[in-house]
Amino acid sequence: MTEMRIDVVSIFPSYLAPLGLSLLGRARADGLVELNIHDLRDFTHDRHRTVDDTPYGGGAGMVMMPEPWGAALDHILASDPDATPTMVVPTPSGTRFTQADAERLAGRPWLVFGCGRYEGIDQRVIDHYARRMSVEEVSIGDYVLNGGEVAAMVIIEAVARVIPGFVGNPESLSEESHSTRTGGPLLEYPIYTKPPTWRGLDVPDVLFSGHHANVSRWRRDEALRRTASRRPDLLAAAAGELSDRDRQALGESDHGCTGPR
Ligand code: 6GU
Repeated sequence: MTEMRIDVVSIFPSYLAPLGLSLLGRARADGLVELNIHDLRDFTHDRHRTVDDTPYGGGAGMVMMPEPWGAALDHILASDPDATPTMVVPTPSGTRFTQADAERLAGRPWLVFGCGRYEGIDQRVIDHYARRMSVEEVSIGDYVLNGGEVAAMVIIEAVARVIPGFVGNPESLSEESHSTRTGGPLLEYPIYTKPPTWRGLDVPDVLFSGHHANVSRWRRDEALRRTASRRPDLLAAAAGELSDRDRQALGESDHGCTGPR
């Protein structure tokens, strides 16, 4: 397994300090990931270390200037002239980042994240580097953050944990919500551990039955019902893969719980 290299460029490098902790910290310690964080202001040349200016055409806010970005990215690229990274630019105007993207990016040897602040980065930065490498503008959801740093951390964590060798128990990857490695993308069923009764709430009886087929069927039914109620969009996408038994669990006509189980 060759190590993945990740570089992150930001005007708030200390925002990215959590990447040195916990899961990702372990991946770094295990030699699975090399992480380099760069301060964009180190690539400015004026006294005030300016990185932004007013937008051409007018409008609110400030735009990140192309020169510091060009200097920072050229510096990173020059560190390994024979390799070509994939560039990821977190932005609320990007394509939606999904588990499939995490799994795809986990196969790349080198990722460079450009974290914008203010209203965003001058488009020519993206257009210039897109001539030499794959550049992906991605959004982590339909809401607005102040900058790309937190989004980059979300993406890096999602990517790093699917690198082979990263998670202790690889089986735990295939059962989780949104996995693209098995069946359809349903939400996960509810889970329980000891004690059997807690504050008057009981663990469902079927989980004590030792009847594996019944447990599996109950879990799939719960996953189906949960997905129908919380993420009808996912259920619609999986509609072609549902069995008659699955449809029965969903109560087809009324989408409620019909009959005993
Ligand atoms: Cl990737 N960046 C910012 N600034 N806001 C976001 C986002 C990204 N994804 C959702 N909101």
